[in-house]
Amino acid sequence: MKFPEGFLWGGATAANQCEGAWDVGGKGVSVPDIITNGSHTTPRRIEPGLSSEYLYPSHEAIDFYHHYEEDIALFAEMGFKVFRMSINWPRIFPTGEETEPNEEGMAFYDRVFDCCKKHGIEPLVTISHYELPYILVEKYNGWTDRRLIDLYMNYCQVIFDRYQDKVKYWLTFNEINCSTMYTGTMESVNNFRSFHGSLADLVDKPDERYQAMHHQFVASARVVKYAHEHFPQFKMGCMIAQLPYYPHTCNPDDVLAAQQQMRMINWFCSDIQVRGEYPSYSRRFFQENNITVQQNPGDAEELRQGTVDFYTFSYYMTFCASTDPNVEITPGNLLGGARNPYLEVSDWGWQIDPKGLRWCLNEIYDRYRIPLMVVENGLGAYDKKDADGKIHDDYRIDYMRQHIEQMAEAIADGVDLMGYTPWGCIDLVSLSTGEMAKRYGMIYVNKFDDGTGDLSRERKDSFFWYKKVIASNGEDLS
Ligand code: BGP
Repeated sequence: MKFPEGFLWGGATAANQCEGAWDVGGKGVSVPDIITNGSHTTPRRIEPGLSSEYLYPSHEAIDFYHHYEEDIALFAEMGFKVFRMSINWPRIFPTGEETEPNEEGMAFYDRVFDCCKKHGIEPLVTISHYELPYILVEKYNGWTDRRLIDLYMNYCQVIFDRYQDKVKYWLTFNEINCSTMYTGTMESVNNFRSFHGSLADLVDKPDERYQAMHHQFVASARVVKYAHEHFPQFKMGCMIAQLPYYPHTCNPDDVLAAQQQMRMINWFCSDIQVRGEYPSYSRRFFQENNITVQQNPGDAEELRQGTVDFYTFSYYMTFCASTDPNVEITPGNLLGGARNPYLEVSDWGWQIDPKGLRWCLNEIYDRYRIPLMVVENGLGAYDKKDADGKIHDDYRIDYMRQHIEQMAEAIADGVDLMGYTPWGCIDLVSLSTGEMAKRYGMIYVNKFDDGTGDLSRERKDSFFWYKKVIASNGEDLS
């Protein structure tokens, strides 16, 4: 087991799932702030009326806003070298269109970064982790409007300028490829103007999704180029939800189906963000699906000039691709796929595939040859306190151990892997269901689905285990 010296061990969060303090310190309303809680079986709802009839989990979340010192100290105790977090855009620009940033919001992140520094932890900042100021949905229909590129650019210039000495690693958009799937409507490109109701009733408009994604590609490239020109010390990364597909059988139809899913879900966005141009295979896809992406003169050049320095991704599962309509379907992160009989599933039905991570790391590195980082991975599970009042989450330890072993294998295969930040290193709100019950953390937070709980923090068994892993630089996984 060998991890390179300086390997970035850490953990990952997102502002909207942990900060809370949704209306504190001049913060504006974000998209997640108008989304209610849901469950494994009941979809979340978009309810901008903010009615007391509903519970909005982002409003308090785990109140990282007021607990950040305690939380970062716990991360330091585990030995974190890096902490992935996001900046909440409407905390800086409440409506996205102000000329001056909100100083109270700016000062909050100064305090967070200073606290990281005090503990020797490097922040890795996601600039946009599904946190658009909500008013931009009503005014512009989210990212379908090209004017969002300028608003994003302005936001980035302000945070780059302010935090240039505190942050080196930046990711432009979380899981930008989620908009290759209908879930991007709610999560990323936010083209749901005037809609309220269950997410299950949200109408998918692929044409708008791809247009909006194009605006995000240009925004990302423009910001990367700007960063390279003004802050040469910055490392700019893309962030992709890896949802790898195996062919369900060796039937060539399944093999081709898997290739198509790999291309249009996993490779499409990073081919643009890493290689700097739309991939050749996208032409046929657009034609056959009646999708027209309007590009301005100069966009292609901007995409070419704004390619990223490193590739990061989330990894939770793999799927199978099948042309058999009767095949069993399994649920997953952002979408589902054909069930793989060789794999176990989590409490939420997500397939667990550590070896798939090795496969995936090799595929990505073969394709792009730039440094990689696994910035999300983990097991969402029901944690129960034992008779001794502690959480003995050996299932989470097993999950992490197996994935770390496969990362080591990939490094031995020749992959340049920079770091690992497992998702929800501290329990936080689930993106897909809005639940607290779906816990990923190595730190337990006393907060429940009905909004109750005193928000106290406790170390789980995985906390002590991960501490040992980091201290041994991945040698001791016992
Ligand atoms: C990714 C998101 C995260 C996170 C994670 C786990 O898609 O980037 O924000 O929440 O999935 O998903 P969930 O919270 O639905 O279990």
